[in-house]
Amino acid sequence: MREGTAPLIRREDYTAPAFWIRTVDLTFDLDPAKTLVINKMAVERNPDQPGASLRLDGEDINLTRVLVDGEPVSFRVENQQLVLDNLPDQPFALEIRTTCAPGKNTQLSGLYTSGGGFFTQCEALGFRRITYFLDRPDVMSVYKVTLKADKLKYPVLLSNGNLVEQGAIDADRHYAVWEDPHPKPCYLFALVAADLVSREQRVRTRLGKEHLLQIFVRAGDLDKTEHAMQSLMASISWDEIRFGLSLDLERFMIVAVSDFNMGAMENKGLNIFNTKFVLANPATATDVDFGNVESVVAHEYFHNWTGNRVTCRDWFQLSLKEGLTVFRDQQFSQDMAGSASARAVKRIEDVRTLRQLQFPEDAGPMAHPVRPDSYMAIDNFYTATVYEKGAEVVRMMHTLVGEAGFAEGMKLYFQRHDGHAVTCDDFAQAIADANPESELTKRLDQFKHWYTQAGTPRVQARGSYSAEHKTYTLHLSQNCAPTAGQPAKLPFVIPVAMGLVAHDGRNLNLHLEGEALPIGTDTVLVLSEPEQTFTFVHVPVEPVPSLLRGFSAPVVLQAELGDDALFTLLTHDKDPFNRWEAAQRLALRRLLQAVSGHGPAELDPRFIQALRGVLRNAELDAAFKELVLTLPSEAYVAEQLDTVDPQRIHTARESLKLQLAKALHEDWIWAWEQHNDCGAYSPDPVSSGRRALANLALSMLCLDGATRHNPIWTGKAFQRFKDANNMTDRLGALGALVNSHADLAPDALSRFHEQFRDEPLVIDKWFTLQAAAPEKDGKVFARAKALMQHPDFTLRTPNRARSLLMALCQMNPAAFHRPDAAGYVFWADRVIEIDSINPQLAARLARALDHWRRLAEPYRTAAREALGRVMAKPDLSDDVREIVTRALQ
Ligand code: 0A1
Ligand code: ZN
Repeated sequence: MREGTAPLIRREDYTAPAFWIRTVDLTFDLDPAKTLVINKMAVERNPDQPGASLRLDGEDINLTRVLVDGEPVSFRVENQQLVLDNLPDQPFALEIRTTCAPGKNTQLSGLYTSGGGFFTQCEALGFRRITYFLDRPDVMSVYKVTLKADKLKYPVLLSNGNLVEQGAIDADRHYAVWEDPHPKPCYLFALVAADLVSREQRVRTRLGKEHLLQIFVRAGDLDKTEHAMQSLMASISWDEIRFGLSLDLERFMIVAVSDFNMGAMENKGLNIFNTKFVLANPATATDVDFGNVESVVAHEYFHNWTGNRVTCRDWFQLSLKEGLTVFRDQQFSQDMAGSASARAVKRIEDVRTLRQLQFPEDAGPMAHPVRPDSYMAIDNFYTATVYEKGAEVVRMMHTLVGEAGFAEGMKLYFQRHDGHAVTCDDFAQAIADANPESELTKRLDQFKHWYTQAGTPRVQARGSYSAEHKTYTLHLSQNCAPTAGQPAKLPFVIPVAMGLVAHDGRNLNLHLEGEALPIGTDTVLVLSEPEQTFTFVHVPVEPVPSLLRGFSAPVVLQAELGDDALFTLLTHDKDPFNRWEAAQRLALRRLLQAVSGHGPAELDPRFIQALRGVLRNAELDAAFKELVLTLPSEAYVAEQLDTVDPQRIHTARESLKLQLAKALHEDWIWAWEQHNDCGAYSPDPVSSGRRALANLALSMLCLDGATRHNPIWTGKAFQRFKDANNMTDRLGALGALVNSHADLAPDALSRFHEQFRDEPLVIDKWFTLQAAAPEKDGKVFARAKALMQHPDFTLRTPNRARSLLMALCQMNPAAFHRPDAAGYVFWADRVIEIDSINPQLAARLARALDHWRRLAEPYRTAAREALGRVMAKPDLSDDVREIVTRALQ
């Protein structure tokens, strides 16, 4: 375990490695208690660093032998590094033998056991927990791997690349030899030895090559693998068509594992997945799960080019692969969604995630640039900023050079860098160089502030109309608040997609002053100065500006539009994203008034009528309606406030929700009746949208019914819960009961548990539902705490721990932030407890108090105390120490 105070690692300190490791020949004698690893490497000195010692990283492993060219040599082990001095200038063979104990590896980094099998996780720094190595992504080697294990317990033996040999060792043990021809960094190494079954599919790609696709799961889960296989095949075709990138391996394998710290891992040819993101069938997975499986399968597959063929020079460049790959999986999911409306729904969901996770991160103690400058534990930087904001940065480049220009840029990127470990600068340069006339290329250095500066920029917009001259002048300005270590920010390059909408509903033709011709009903303005003015001519009537269409940049827009203007956009904007955004702004304004106590506690008829208009509009899709009719989250409301009282926000939001439930009662009944029968289950966007709207309607009807002690709708929900033919509807009905605190909820919960007791992913949902329910009189907190004692609960399986603890501490502010501080005491106890088992998991939970400084009293003082308690743990891991230190700074 890495303990004590690790030094800060800085981007500017990067130096090339002193040696290269060209080939690696690994032999594993697998045993949970003591696995022997023989590592034979072909090593070459980097001629730029003559005389340097070789320093190999290692952690939690026992060294038994070191040979250079077959001879024992002297060595030192110093600060978790094996140091060899006086090595030859000529290439040499280095052999290292170590042992490790996979059965005791509760951190789930390196080689570990799960459900009786062996699995690995090497990103970011797990390989050093398997053998001594240059554990850095710029050292790329060709691997040969021999696995030896008990035949009965571990019938399936897998590693990267191609299977070249397999057979029996003796009556009990067998072996397999795998070779991966593609040089790779060690974080992409993987092995699996387990008792698994597989779904197989042969495909022929556009290049005419045949490939074998395999998905390995535990026996009994095979009926949950079809969707992942379909998603994989769709991803393979999409990457060929959109980017001309083909599968470069004979065999592509996905393996599902129940114990996993993250979502999934793109090991070359052998992706290892958290079961949550691969297993799905209608009986056990919701529409959201189906969508997640599709995008995570795509994400890991796309990494084969963006991450594996071209990898990162150092971990500061993480967004080079993650931002780009998230952008690619988002584009893929939009294309899979099909219709313009379904694409918009996907975009709205992505932006909701960005605002919910990344904006708060950028405004808190963990704020960091997309390309960070320093870290203590790199595991803490697999963040919403690196992933989601990183994807927005790539999306802005795409907007500035256009789809065809971006494809050209990608081509150039692979021509230049295939097989190499490179930087974010190299990527941006390739996109720019392929598009010499673009706005990106003209301002490339300035554009790169998106990589170097943390914080969410604010864009202010003011417009004025001259009826006399028929001109509309739009004044845009930008600023970005200081973040830790960055007191003053330079202006960003911000693409502002926009249009002008007349109050009568017309989307006006845009004609910029000085341009010969109008440019259609939408355009992209580029804001690159602190302030800029854009004038439109021949504007027939006073328009409402529709700015940042499709959320064209990750900024906070302050447009100061009145209700009239927002109602116009909600009804008429041609951009569905901005229609949704207008409804969110209208709702947010009312929520903030309710929280502050300034303004009416009652919702105004006009707002209610507008929402009714959306709900009843025959031209809009159900999925879009569900998004418009869902109030902004408590976390998003908190984001807008300098001082946060979570209980006040909760009370205000619950009150508005209840008002909507009551005021639209007849409309919810209509929505339920029109949408609740979707026939045979299919996860397509139209059917899933209908289910989402029906379930929202049901939850609103139950909420209203429960407050009036009217059992009709809770009774219907209970019936639905029992009869549903798919998990989305069953869980939707159960949620309607639990979230309205209906009398029937406990009975439904125990039936649900009984029915799905053998489905771990469904039991996770059962924990989450209870821990994330709207708080009422402290009962939700008490229940969540009691669930820790449930026989199915364990802190050792990350999915299970997250299902209860993240739901309570991250997703349920009103249950967590209690005036009696019991939530914080509980949190500190859990962080301390998990830290000794799995520091990465503990560090994720530790982030629940990132925003303690903005809390109102008495929360603030109590939260500070809880952070202090965690900090005082004697052997605190670097992972948690980094999070808590930053929070307290
Ligand atoms: N590269 C993976 C994410 C990942 C990172 C770290 C892991 O273990 C600590 C596992 C997975 C991805 O982006 O999907
Ligand atoms: Zn990734």
